[in-house]
Amino acid sequence: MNQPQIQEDEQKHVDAFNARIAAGKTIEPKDWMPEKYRKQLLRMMSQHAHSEVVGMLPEGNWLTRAPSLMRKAVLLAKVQDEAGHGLYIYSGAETLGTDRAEMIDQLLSGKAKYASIFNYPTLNWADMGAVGWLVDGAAIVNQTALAKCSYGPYARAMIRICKEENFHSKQGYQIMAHMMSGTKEQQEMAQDAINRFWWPVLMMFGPSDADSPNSDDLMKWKVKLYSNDDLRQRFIDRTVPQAEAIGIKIPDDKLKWNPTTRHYEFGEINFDELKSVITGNGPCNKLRMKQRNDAHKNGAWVREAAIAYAEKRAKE
Ligand code: FAQ
Repeated sequence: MNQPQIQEDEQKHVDAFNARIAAGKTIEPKDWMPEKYRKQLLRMMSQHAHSEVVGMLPEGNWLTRAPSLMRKAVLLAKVQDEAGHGLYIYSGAETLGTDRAEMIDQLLSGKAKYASIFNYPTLNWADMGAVGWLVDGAAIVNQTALAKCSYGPYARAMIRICKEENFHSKQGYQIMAHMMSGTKEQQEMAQDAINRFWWPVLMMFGPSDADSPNSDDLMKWKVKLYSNDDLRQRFIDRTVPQAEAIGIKIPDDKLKWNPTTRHYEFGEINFDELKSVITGNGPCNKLRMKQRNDAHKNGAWVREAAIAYAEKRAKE
């Protein structure tokens, strides 16, 4: 094929891809897609899957110390759900042509990112309420939008994940509401958890729109339907009344309802802290990477056994 013919064919692919996006149709694994679209999705989906997996660690920390059998069973189920979310998203990401083992290597070597929030410690039981209510609550706001994104496998994975995250958020809120109706000491513990988690949770939505290098492409391709700042605002607007309902104070002196815009105004986010955490300098980055690497090493025999079993079944 000569060069002009190749260019003409390529342009036809680009036009068909853009037309699908403009019409709100999904892109499926076997459809033609621009290389940059594939790469951006792989980056985002693999980071997301890593976040679900690393995200099990701060809550896993409390499985052996939950205050009752009921609380332990609920937390265990939640942590297992997060493992499932990781698996769906890794499977979705594999449809873009990269093997799961390679993505996991990138996580374990420190090359790939995962959500900043999981680099903060969980110091007391109320933190389980804060993580469920706020972290899963933030995840829902972000993921409800992703459930309508342009890449079919990612959007479909999000539908089930969002349903489960809703339960997670409610169980976290219930822990907080319960503690806020308890003793003064329990109320202080709940407030302390929110004081520590509020700002890092707002950072989960990413840098401000002006400093978000990936947003232009992702929004043009309808992977992101809303910007980082829009989703952050949506999260604040829905969370502040929930806090008020149980007597929790949001640790932001500038927080104020604006009846004209019908949104809350809020104080300045320390994006230098976000930068520092995502470049490896958060309070628990080193611990999280060690825990994941140890778990991977200790699980080698399980992977070997699964491969041996699959080979035996194939021979039979
Ligand atoms: N943490 O240009 P942008 C959960 C990076 S799931 C770490 O704005 P983008 C469930 C970003 O990657 C939570 N890195 O990037 C659960 C980029 O770096 P790169 C995970 C961050 O992609 C609950 C650079 O900064 N959810 O919580 C963060 O357009 C409880 C520039 O940023 C998802 O992953 C951050 N917070 O927007 C599990 C959702 N923010 O890659 C267990 C899918 C930014 O160029 C327990 N992802 N960066 O080197 C997204 O929606 C987007 O990727 C954003 C970032 C919004 C996170």
